[in-house]
Amino acid sequence: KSYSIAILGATGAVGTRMIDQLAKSDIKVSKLCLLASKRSAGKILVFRGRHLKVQEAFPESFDGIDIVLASAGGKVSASLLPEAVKRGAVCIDNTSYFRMNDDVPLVVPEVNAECVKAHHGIIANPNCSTIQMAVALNPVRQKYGLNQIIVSTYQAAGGAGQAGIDELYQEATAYLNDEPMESKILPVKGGQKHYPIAFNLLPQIDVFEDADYTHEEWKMIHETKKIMCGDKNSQQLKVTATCVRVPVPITHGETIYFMTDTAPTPDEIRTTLETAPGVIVQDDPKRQIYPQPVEVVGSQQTFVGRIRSDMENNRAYHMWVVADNLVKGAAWNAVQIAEELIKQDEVHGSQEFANLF
Ligand code: A2P
Ligand code: 11C
Repeated sequence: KSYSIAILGATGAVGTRMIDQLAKSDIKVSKLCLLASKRSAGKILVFRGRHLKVQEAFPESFDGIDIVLASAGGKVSASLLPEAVKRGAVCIDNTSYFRMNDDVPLVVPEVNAECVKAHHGIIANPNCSTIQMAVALNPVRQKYGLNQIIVSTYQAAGGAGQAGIDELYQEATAYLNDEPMESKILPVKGGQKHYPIAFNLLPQIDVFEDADYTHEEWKMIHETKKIMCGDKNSQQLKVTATCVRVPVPITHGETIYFMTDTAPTPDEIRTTLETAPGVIVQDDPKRQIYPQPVEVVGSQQTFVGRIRSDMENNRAYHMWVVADNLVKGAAWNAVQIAEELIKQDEVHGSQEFANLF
């Protein structure tokens, strides 16, 4: 069977990768509709050798569409996805807008693929930093139990979209030419203050919220609980996070400190992860082997290294986790969800949708 698919935000950092990842997938596509704002209408993009024209997105754009992949910002998803579901489509939304809604599954296929069945027209793609942590830790949780996660992130400028990547390059060029750096986007687009990311570190991703945690940190806490425990406020698993923006264009790194119920050796954890779906272990300290962003860019997998015990707690460990935030952290995870919908025969809209959202 082949499917009629729309990509909303097709010209963006994630949208262009959605086109690539869809092209690489096994999904048969009868029609691909590339949607963006008026600014990009008429632009030509290539999918599986076909040259397709980008169109401005309207509610009617979704007539006859089976699956929508969306990454055009929360406001656009909020206004257009209900229109798509009304017209019979199922939407995979990369924005955070619907993620915490109890009627919206939040899916990392390696972890909770079965949750797609519960959809009412919208499935949410988690935050990039959450996805790679869930892929790396779920096999540990399944085998040894997991009761606490303390994560620090090293997040690429590309998490803020193409504008974040552009800002990093412009500032780096200015700095090297002894010119003033002009910061307009980071740490938060539209925020009160902007600071340089080139040759700098910013311990702020998104706005500050309750208890002086940033929105990104809260997302990692609640999304991880929803994906791994089925409840965004679960007390079974304690999670806390510090999120830092680093001057890397694409690919997030994370140092994760985690506590298990049993006491496996680091070698046992390594062996478990070597056969885990979507994980590649690169961990050989003697040969200086560990994952690095420059080598991971473009990959669909999540890379894990530096697995070691806490010397003072035999049920606690450290690991270093790296994944392409725009590929596994966004576009590929969304396409994987589409593959699951097809495999589980769940490509349909929802009658209840209008009352739920
Ligand atoms: P456009 O190219 O027309 O601006 P990024 O995450 O890299 O910032 O990309 C955002 C994506 O969302 C782009 O494809 C952008 O299209 C799209 N977009 C922004 N605003 C709208 C809108 N109002 N309707 C549809 N697409 C939008
Ligand atoms: C960042 N993680 O690195 C963010 C980008 O909720 O999908 C992704 C935001 C989201 O800035």
